[in-house]
Amino acid sequence: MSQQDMSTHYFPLDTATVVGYVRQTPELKALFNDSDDIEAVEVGDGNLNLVFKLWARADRRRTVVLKQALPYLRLVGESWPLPVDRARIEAQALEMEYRLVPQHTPRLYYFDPVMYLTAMQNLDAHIIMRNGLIKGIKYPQFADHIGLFLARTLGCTSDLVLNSRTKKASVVRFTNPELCKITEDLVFTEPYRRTERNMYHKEIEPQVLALQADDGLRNQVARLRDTFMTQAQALIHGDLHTGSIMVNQTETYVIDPEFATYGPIGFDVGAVIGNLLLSYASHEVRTVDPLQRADFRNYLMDTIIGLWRAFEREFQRAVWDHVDRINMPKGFQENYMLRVFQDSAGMGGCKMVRRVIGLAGAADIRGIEDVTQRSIAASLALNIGQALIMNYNRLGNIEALVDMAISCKPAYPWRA
Ligand code: SR1
Ligand code: MG
Repeated sequence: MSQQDMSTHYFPLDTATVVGYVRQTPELKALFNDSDDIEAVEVGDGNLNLVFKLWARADRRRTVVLKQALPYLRLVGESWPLPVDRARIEAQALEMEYRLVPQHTPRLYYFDPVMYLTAMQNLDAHIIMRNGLIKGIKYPQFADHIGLFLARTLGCTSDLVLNSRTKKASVVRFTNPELCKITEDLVFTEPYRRTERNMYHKEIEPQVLALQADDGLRNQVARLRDTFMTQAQALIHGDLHTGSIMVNQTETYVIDPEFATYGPIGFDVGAVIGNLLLSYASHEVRTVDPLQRADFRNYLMDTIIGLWRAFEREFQRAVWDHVDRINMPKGFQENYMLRVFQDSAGMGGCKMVRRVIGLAGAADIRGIEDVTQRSIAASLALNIGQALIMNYNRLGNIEALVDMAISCKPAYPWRA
């Protein structure tokens, strides 16, 4: 491929072409020395994109991650086309997040609008949080870090902080219809009906069918779906599960904002809470020793409480301490935060249910090899998710949410 072709045509890179691409791209070539022998590995384990890690063999500190959008859904194949413009949204969302919380956002080096490719910091000293939680690793600073990330990225892109015209221009810039449609279908629709795209294992079918037949539950989900589709409250990450978070004992980074759009704040907060609760459900069987299990689950629940408190505290600092109160009579702030909390509870429940029933599960549960054990964990996750969805608009505080989750038990093995 000539330099001319590389700068004028989109084509998917591979480990053979990616090094040449870096060498011929003026914005990237300075990351390496001319004499460097560059090693490239494709590491994408997500559902959508190609992800390459590159290192200079002589010094692995000279390194970069390249993420390239494929014109179709990687998980399914070319039969599911997907616009590559999501890479532009991701790059712009990363820029926005970096401006607001640089300590929790990877550095964006370059966006290529022809190749639909972002070049960014290689977070080599961190692991995907979901994988750490599966192993039972605790991240003591995570609650404070993610609370800050959520408060700043959501609060500072909302109408509470931006002026009306800037906010509306931002809504236009981050209009992301195709990826929103994936969420509308995979999170709020398909888990609640029979469709071939659902991917649960047959042992839990009785519980799935009962859930799908529950009109009360489906009404609550329809309300949450409506909130997701109509409430342009803030620039949300849009896919903030524990696979979109990279951590170690001292640092937290949020990656992959390609689903970014204007939406309800509770969608992001709920994604984090729902995924921590998925981990909680998985340790019903993943951690065999009862004391160890209780200890790790206490950590998870403390993290949920801690992240909500950090979110409230940082939202106060970043938003409420500065707002123009002219349209905010007494009680407005409390009511706003209560609505965000309740949305978070309901959205978190939907995030749990979709990962058990729908296409694109989570390894916490789907990765449990023994089918009986997997069924126990899946059944508990469904019961917690269902409880959150049914009660979200009655829950008053984070402690009540945690208590409700703890009171849920797996329904599997079924009683006669
Ligand atoms: C079909 S794409 C499946 C999922 O992958 C992404 O991470 C999002 O969660 C999306 O719903
Ligand atoms: Mg992703």
